[in-house]
Amino acid sequence: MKPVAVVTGASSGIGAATALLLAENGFHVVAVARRPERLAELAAKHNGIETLVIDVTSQQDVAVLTERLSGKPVEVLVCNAGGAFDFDMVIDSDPELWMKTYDVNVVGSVRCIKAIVPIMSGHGKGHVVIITSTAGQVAYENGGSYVAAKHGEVALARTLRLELSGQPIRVTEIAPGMVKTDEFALTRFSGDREKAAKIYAGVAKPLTDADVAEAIRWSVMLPEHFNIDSMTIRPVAQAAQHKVHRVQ
Ligand code: 8X3
Repeated sequence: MKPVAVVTGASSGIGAATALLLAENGFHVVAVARRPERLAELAAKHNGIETLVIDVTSQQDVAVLTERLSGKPVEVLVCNAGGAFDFDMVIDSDPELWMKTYDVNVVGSVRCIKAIVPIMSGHGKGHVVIITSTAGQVAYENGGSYVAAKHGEVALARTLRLELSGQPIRVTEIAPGMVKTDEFALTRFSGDREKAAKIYAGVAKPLTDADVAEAIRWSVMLPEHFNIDSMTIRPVAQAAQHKVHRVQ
């Protein structure tokens, strides 16, 4: 039986690209997301992709994931589900959106880790990949809710690695900088295309979801003793969070 890789947030962007790339590289992929029609489109691209419609913010839904995977050779979990839902100064921000951001990015990952790591332990092998962000390294104006959640996710990766010491389970954090996907900026700006487009204005080549998927594929296909703790990836045009080269 092929090794199983679970990818959350697989309906678009980095998650969808990762699901496809891992399927192309010999994994049986369980692609997890909320939107059935998007998952069906993804599954149509490769017969190594199985889909499961769940919301990582629901403990009941995640229990279905455990049931589906129990006893299977699950070797990889990519905690990718997440996102940003505002771009507001702290003093103007909505506490409910802070909760929502923390729930999907941090607690959603915790739920999936709790569901899958025991299965990996039983299988005697595993790799948890947590997709954080450069927002987990530095703060930026108007980023409060997302910056805080991504710092939380970095802490989760570090804590988990310590706690799994002695078990054959790797823990990797991948922190992408500017990645141009169909939905990230659009969701953050509540569907305002003009505001979303400004994020990437003049940037010659932002990273793509396929670029991030390749970093994930490389990390999980390394020899088993070889653990990438943390990997920061950015486009060349982004020397640092606030230092982006834009062509006018
Ligand atoms: C996305 C990168 O710079 O918008 O995770 O926070 S950034």
